[in-house]
Amino acid sequence: NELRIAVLGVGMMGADHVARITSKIAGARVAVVNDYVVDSAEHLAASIPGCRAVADPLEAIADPEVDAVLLATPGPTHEKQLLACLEHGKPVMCEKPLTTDVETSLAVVKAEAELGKKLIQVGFMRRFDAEYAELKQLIDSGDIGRALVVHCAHRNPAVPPNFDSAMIVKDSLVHEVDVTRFLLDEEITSVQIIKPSANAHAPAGLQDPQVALFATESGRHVDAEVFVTTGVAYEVRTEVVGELGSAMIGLDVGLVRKSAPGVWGGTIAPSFKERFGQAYDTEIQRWVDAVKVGGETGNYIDGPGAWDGYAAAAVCAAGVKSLETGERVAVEMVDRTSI
Ligand code: ISE
Repeated sequence: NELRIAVLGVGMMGADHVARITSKIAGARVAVVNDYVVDSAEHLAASIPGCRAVADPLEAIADPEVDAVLLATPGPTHEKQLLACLEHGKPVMCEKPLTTDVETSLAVVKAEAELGKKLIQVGFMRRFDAEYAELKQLIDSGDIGRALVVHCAHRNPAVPPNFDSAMIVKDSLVHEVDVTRFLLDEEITSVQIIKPSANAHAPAGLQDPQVALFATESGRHVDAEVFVTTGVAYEVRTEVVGELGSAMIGLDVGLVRKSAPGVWGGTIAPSFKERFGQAYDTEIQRWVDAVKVGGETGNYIDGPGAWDGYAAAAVCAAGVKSLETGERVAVEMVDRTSI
């Protein structure tokens, strides 16, 4: 019996997930699509057997013929849609961010905790990337000793025109926040955003690049360069330095060509869809598999949950404050045991 999924929001990310579930994911199908551009949802639904477009996202969530929900809607709509998923007991994969601010993220965490079931997974897909998974296994094995320092580079060739300096923190740096928590298994306690001389080719007023400095609970340090208007390609690199050695991923050393006259080179992924395509496939397949057995344990997720979405929101809120002041800002979070 195939899991009947409603995909809410069929813009670039949602449409990519519809194609993924339809063509690659075993045990699930897209039963409902929704978008505020109704025509695009209807057009997409017409191309998928057994799929229908539903104009109201809350109606789609409540639909008894929908077993699970994938939220790829704009961030400001997530809180209401997540609470509706909890109300109707629908497991939900929520594309980042969980919600657009700390208070509403905490409200969602508390609402899920009151239910006593893990229904919410957040789409921090890097945890499912083969290289990040291998790096995590290496750290956990102890073979490079205790990880002390992490260096990250996160470069985009370009971002949408409305992307502002705070979005670089909340929409881009947020991946390094989750990568830090995933690799080091601890919370980030402070953030400082350094503002280097801005890229002259970036839109006026955009503070790009930015260099973020994280300190973690046990005093480990992470530096993350985020540069989203490079004009080059999609480059994401992480190096972990431990007491006994170090490791680096994201070196883009797939096929390396050599040709006359003494020229060599390779390629770099053009966007996150290609660089993390396998990660998204693994993320969604494992989520579908978890949802199908969730009824036995009350745990319908296999990956980052609502707490991880809240923690990311809290770190990004401190990051945005530091972007404004240039100071090191403490991360304000409730104690997880208080939930
Ligand atoms: C986008 O939303 C993503 O999630 C990409 O992974 C990130 O590289 C990009 O900067 C974000 O805008």
